[in-house]
Amino acid sequence: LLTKTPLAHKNPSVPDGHSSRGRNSPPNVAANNEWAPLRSVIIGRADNSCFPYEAPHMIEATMPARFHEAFKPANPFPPEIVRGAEEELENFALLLQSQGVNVFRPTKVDWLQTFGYTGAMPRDGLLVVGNTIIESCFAWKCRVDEMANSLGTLLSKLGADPSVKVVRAPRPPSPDTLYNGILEDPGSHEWAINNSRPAFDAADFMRFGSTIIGQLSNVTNMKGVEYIQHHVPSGYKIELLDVNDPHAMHIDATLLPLRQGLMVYNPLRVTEESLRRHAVFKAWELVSYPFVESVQTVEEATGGVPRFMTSAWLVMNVLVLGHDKIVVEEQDHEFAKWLEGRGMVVLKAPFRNVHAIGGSFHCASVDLVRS
Ligand code: ABU
Repeated sequence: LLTKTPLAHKNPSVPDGHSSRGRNSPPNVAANNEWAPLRSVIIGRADNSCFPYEAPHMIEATMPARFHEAFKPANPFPPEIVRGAEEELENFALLLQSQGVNVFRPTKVDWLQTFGYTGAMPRDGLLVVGNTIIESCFAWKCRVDEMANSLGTLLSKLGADPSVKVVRAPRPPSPDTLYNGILEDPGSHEWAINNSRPAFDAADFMRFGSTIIGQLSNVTNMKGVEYIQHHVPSGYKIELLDVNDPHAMHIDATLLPLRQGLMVYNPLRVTEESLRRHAVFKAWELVSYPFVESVQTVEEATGGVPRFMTSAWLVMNVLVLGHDKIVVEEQDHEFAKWLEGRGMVVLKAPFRNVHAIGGSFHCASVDLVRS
């Protein structure tokens, strides 16, 4: 790990409550794809992370079977994993700073006290489109206050800049209606939620310029898609991808754009044919992930640090920094080598403990500015 130095928790260009942006200052929020040079980013914080608690049918639909029992109220992740994850996140933040990226970190939250989950996965909670930050209307009850608790201060500061639009999520109805009818007749529903109110995780969407590719999932419904479409700046359009994954929850281990015109996709979840139906990929080279056989199953991966919450496809959940640079987990040698063969410059960092808490480099970050 890099030596620890205190990270900048404040962006000097965003003083409390005011915008300091002059005529030639860089924007505070501006991102409309996943590969342009990264200038400003939020990196999550793992302290005090607890297993999320959610309705059993939702846990069954989305989480690896062997760990279902861990998803109960007030159940912290093992302390050595949380400690390791926090070190890895700090190291990741320092790595990005060393690449000239401005890094924000969330407020430290006691998730045990708040009956929440974590601050380590901000990608799930914020969708940045152009100059607009849209807070997720989380389906999971334990996540409804996650952004307010961990990133509320930063969102207020960014929202004070007149050039930035921050759309905070409405409170869900109480009692929530999202599961009504699901338990009574589970066979008649494709997903673990109904369509009674907008629900989405931002990580079910990826930006490809003015086209945003998304998926319906166990946490994202059609009203959620319509809600996002309503709030994105004019000119942006959401298109839904046909994904074959009954456990779907987040699209960022399914698609990995490396640069304009080149994308890796997960062949167990999408086909090239389904991707080609979207005009935005017309001239793109679409490459099936090349080492399907060697992707470890969750069971195999648990030989090291358990992946309590994700599929084995986290290998694809990496962060592109722009200029063909990419951050990859330090043990994913085969993929790193393949990426280098494709002209990518690979920066390696340890992240296995963060994996245990729910995601990899893409999940643990939110790009605020890509130029
Ligand atoms: N949140 C990213 C994990 C997606 C997956 O497990 O496939």
